[in-house]
Amino acid sequence: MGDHYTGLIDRYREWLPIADDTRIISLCEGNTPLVRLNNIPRDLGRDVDIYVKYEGLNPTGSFKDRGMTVAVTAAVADGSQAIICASTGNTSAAAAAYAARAGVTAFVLIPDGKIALGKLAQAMMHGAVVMQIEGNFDTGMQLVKEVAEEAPVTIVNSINPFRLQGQKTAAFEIIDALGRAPDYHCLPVGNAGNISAYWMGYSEYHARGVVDQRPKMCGYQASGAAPFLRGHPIEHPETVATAIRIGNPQSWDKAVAAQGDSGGWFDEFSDQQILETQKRLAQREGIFCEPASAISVAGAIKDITSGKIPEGSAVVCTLTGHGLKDPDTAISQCQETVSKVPAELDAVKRAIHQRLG
Ligand code: AN7
Repeated sequence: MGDHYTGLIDRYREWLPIADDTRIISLCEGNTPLVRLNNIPRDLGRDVDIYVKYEGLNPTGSFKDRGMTVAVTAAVADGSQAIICASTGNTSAAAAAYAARAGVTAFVLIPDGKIALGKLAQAMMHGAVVMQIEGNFDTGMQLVKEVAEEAPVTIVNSINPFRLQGQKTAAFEIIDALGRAPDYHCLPVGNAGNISAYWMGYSEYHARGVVDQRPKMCGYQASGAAPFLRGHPIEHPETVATAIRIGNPQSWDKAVAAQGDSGGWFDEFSDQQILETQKRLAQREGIFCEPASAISVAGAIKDITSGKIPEGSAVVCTLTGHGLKDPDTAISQCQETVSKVPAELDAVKRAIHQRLG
């Protein structure tokens, strides 16, 4: 037997509520790289280990695949013929792909016009029934909860407990890779499922004695969509980071418990800070994540610089989604890197000399 990796349910089945004889719906998700940053810590002049958990390298390009393999496996085992979700984009892409894999129908409700192009392409390509609603994610989420009471569809948003079960495996992978828990875990917070899932994963390993400490959980939000900073839901969330354009997080209590019990914190960043960090990661480290994901590194940089995260710490930032999800936002930030050059040797040489001096 080779050691062919077959996905996170097979890898972590003893930690998951999936029976041994269940038909697994998997695309070999999980097992994503934990990349140690080189240049950014040096730029900061601080002795801190920053790792990024590059979840953009999952099969549909985001961490949602971890939850979706478990949620769809459980739904199909239960006899469900259709799944449904509201989504800012990544959940719909994952639901569409895993539904295709399982041979069931995916219905997805997305905010009209406020979804990154790559995510829409995925939902369409995998054959989901895509409903663009005149409303935001929170409106879509409310509709999904209501319709699921009257129609034969299984909700695969993170209010489905199998979703968080799958997503907690990212914490297992980080501990398995480092041989310890990090001191700080930084991540974006939208609907607040992922911060809750990581805390569950870290806590389960801790409870079984795999590690003797758990990280402080640090959740970051876009200033225009920051209910945890305001202390209440936001009616009209706005941010360039469309993935986390969410005003009424469904896992509110779990996220507050993760932050509070771990001794971590919430903070917020402007759209400009988010985009600057996305570009910094791409240009200083060669790592391309989507805007929402970059907020985790924006948070780590701010808190390391201020000393809130002390020297000697090990910090993990989750890069939740791939940069290719949102080509429009990327291109609009980097116009200066493209110039028109005549198709002549001299012109190309001139361009090289101009840059290199
Ligand atoms: C790239 O796809 O909610 O706090 O509908 O796509 O667990 O919601 C996406 C969320 C962070 C926030 N980064 O995670 C959806 C959706 C990316 C995301 C989040 C999302 P949660």
